[in-house]
Amino acid sequence: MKRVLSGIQPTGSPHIGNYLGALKNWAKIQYDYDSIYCIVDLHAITAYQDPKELNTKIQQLAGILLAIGIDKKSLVLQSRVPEHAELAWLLTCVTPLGWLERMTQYKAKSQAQETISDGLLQYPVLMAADILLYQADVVPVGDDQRQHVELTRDIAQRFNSLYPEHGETFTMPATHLPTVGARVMGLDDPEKKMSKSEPGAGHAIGLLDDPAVIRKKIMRATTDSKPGVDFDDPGAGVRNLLAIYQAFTEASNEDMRARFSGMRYGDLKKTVAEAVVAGLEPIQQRYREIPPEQITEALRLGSENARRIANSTLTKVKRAMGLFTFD
Ligand code: AQP
Repeated sequence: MKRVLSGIQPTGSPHIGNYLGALKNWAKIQYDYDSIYCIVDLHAITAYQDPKELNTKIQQLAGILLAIGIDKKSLVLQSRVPEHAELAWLLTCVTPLGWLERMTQYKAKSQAQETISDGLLQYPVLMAADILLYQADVVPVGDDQRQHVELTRDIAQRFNSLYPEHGETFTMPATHLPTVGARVMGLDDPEKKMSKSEPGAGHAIGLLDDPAVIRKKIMRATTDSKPGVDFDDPGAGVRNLLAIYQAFTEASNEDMRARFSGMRYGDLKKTVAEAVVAGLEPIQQRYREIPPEQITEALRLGSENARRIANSTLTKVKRAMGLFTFD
């Protein structure tokens, strides 16, 4: 069976961008593959996190992933598998610095921080380690992470060609993007990607937001001055609302055109808000019902399973590099 791997950072409240760009897809394809889904807490700390809050966010995120339907056997907490950090170091040693300095996310995030940690620069190497550690064939991500998966392929190729003696060490991973929802934009600013770390109250819809809050945020979403939906040439805000509706309902392009062409923005927003509320309601219901001990147990079990695969890759990597192995 081919293997799928992806990750999400416990950096804030997960939003519908994370859900439509990645998590919905994770749940959908999980049984077609051997699946590993990581809560990447080591990535989260590349920017300062309040320790108490981080702990709570990890628990909350794990609960949300279970509520979305992710199988508990697939759930891994990155810091519980030390092989992620160990492989990251080995890959750091084969990654040219220039490759990292060119990363779009590094450039954007480093501009927003007063002190840039070395960890922020190394973020994509750690992500490459997450993927290559499990020899993943497929990586379902939103559009913002596409460049990092490409870099992972470059690192894998470089490693394989530098150390060819024992054959190809790493499997080459492929990116898996959703057809709709790969880049959900902020409701307050449709030119900016919806993001957990954006502070604006009307920016993102959290997966655990109350229906009343969801309706309020969508009714206030930025559109433009046209009187109604111009389906062939919608402005960025309207395009974003249409994409959110389509990603939640899985409506066909024909249905979308028939339903929304010429619709006034007030009605568009009401329709989108109801689709989002209906899409999130069962997830929120399940989330409320999951006992905390089930969350801890899932993280423990999934991480232990993952370590077995991780160890075998790491031994292979060390052997390829000429490091001493005892097995
Ligand atoms: N706006 C988005 N639209 C579609 N997909 C998105 N993803 C993130 N934002 C959008 C996808 O969600 C997965 C998990 O993301 P992450 O936690 O690894 O971090 P990120 O990509 O940096 O997401 P955020 O929300 O913007 O977090 P912060 O603010 O902490 O950086 C990934 O597959 C991502 O593509």
